[in-house]
Amino acid sequence: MQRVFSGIQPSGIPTLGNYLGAIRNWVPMMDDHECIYCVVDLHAITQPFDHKELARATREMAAALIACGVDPDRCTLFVQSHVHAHARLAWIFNCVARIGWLNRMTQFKDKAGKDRENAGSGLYVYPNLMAADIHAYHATRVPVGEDQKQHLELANDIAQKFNHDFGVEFFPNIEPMIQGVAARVMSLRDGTKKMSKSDPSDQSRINLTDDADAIALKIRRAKTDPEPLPSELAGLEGRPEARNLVGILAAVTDATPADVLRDHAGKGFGAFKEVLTEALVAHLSPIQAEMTRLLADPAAVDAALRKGADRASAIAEPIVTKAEEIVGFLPRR
Ligand code: AQP
Repeated sequence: MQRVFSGIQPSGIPTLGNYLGAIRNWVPMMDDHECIYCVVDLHAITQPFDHKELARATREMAAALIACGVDPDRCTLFVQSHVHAHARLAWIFNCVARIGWLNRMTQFKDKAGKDRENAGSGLYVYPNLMAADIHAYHATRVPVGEDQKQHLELANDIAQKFNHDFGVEFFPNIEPMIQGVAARVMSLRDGTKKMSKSDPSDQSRINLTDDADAIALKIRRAKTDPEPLPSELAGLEGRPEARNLVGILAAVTDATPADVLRDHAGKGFGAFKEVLTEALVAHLSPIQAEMTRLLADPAAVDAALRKGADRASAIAEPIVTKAEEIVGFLPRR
């Protein structure tokens, strides 16, 4: 069975983008892969964060994953900082990765913004930690949204350089799994920007915890254009907001964008947005109810995460210890 690794930052409430681009795809994968899913709190501190909220946000993210169908009994679900192998391997990768490679990472440029000199150095080496997350388990398949493709290419470059520099065949090649019609869900305020849980505007995203009224309001206010919906996909060319809303409806109704256009061609956005709101509320309300139920017993969530961390350590510890041996560190005896 192939081993899958994927992670999500507890940097806010998960968005519809996180759900459609990543989390939703994690669930069926448990049927035929050995799945390792991680709430990546070490990554979450690479951007401004509230230290009084991080632990709560981490537990909430774990509860959201379980509520979306990620079953801690059928996969390894844990918190990144609970397994020290990640940070140890990341340090080695900091020394393997080239500065020129990191300079090409578009996510750093997007997240650092204009004041790049003032960004944390952790944000700069974020892709090295992400490479370590995956390689610490010798995972070969990584389901992610399209925005993470560049980081996975870098993770392969790091593995190849490590293998080459030390004359070993130790870290395998990773295959990104970018799936579904909504591999990239865009902001509701700007169809050229991805939907993000840390976007300063709450109106730019649907949070998995948004109730029916909040969803209705956000969709009503979502940016669109004055043209009605076209009948063909080509008619969405140059209309990023329209394309995004069509993609979202397709994703939550298990249809294709072409199906959505066939059913709604000629409709104005007023009517289309009502259909979209109804579909989103129907899709998200069972997840919200389950999340509320889980968070009523935080100790049970923490216990599941502790079990997951034990399982994760049992896999990662020997791999990272071996990597340290390859690098030439004196083994602790
Ligand atoms: N808008 C999106 N569309 C599709 N997939 C997305 N993902 C994130 N946003 C979208 C996918 O969600 C997974 C977890 O992401 P993450 O939390 O580790 O980091 P991120 O990509 O930086 O997500 P956010 O929501 O934008 O977080 P912040 O605002 O904290 O930076 C990944 O697989 C990602 O592809």
